[in-house]
Amino acid sequence: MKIHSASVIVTSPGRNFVTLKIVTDDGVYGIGDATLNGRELAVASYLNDHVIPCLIGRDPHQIEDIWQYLYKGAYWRRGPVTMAAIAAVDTALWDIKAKVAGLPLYQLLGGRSRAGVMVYAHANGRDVSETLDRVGEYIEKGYKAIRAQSGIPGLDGVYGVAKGKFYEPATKGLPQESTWSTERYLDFVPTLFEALRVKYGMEPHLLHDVHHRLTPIEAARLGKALEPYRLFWMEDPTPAENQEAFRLIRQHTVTPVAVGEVFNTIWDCKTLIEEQLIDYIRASLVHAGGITHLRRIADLAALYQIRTGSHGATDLSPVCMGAALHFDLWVPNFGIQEHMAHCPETDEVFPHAYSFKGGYMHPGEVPGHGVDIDEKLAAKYPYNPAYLPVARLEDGTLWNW
Ligand code: EZ4
Ligand code: CO
Repeated sequence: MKIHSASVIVTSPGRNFVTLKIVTDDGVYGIGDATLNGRELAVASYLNDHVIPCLIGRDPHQIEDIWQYLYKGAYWRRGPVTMAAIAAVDTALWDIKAKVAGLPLYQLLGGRSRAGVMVYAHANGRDVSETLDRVGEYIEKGYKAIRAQSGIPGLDGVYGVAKGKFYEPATKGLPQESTWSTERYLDFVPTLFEALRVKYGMEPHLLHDVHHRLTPIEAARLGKALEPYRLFWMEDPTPAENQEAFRLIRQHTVTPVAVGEVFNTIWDCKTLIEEQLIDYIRASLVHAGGITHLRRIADLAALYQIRTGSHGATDLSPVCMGAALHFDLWVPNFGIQEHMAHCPETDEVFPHAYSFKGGYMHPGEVPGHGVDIDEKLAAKYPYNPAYLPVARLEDGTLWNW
């Protein structure tokens, strides 16, 4: 069996997605997500101009060798563009292998380790009372775990809070700018979680995303203040380029910490894992080199009782979601999976076998990863340039968004 051809499909059914399709000479094909929010065409070019020519004629079953070839062969290692491109190839090849075997992908990884994949939903509101209502709606729908984000008095445009009905940070035109105040944020967040626990009790798992905004000592203070509300996790408290910074947070608080949605290799989390500075690793299939690399990260994490909690926002396409659910069903040290529902247009372009029931998702039983792309429909939604926002402090200093 040989790789006959490969193509990159860029489509925007509600938001931008980049998808790689690999076709074999037997006519079997596999697809992989290559979406890098706000920098989509860089990955499309990396694949089209540099990766696809190297794939033609190769044996699609040699997933490991192709992964090593693309990683080591580029000479320039790591980085979000490179690793998203490698992830797309890897995901598409696993899809092909599972289709040829006639098995759902999780069976090739070692079979299922659990009945379903616990997912968490995103609840957000302009103020505490609206956020409380949204959390209540997800509890009604059967979710066991919910992330809560709220507007903050005195700040307009806070991370994670929708202006309209759906939260979608990437917008058309040049990057939007929002104002950030750590002082206002730190005073506010504990009041949100106090209200949530008063209203809904201790049972639902509650999560919160700090989105890289704090310094280590501020993160330590927040973690400590949130301890009575027993969060499932506090996410990305500080930018994690400096892994050692988490030593300080750890010394001060027992609030669990989740980090890694922007990571692209095992090297980004080596210290965090080896020193047990985090509790959940958020690296995702699409941004961390596909199944082949993410399972190395998960295995390293398992040595230290760190569990997975993969990123799953709407900018990770249904293709990533489908493959991630196979991974999650298998991975022994699974923690939780983020899931933000896609809009109906996106779901239509990417028909999928995965489903949600009672707080858990299941990847389905069809051979492969169970997600396809309707190329005719995809062609109706041309690329729509969009950027993620930036954040500035009240005096204008550029901050971490
Ligand atoms: O800001 O995926 O936990 N989820 C997140 C996301 C990220 C976006 C960036 O593209 O932090 O909402
Ligand atoms: Co996040």
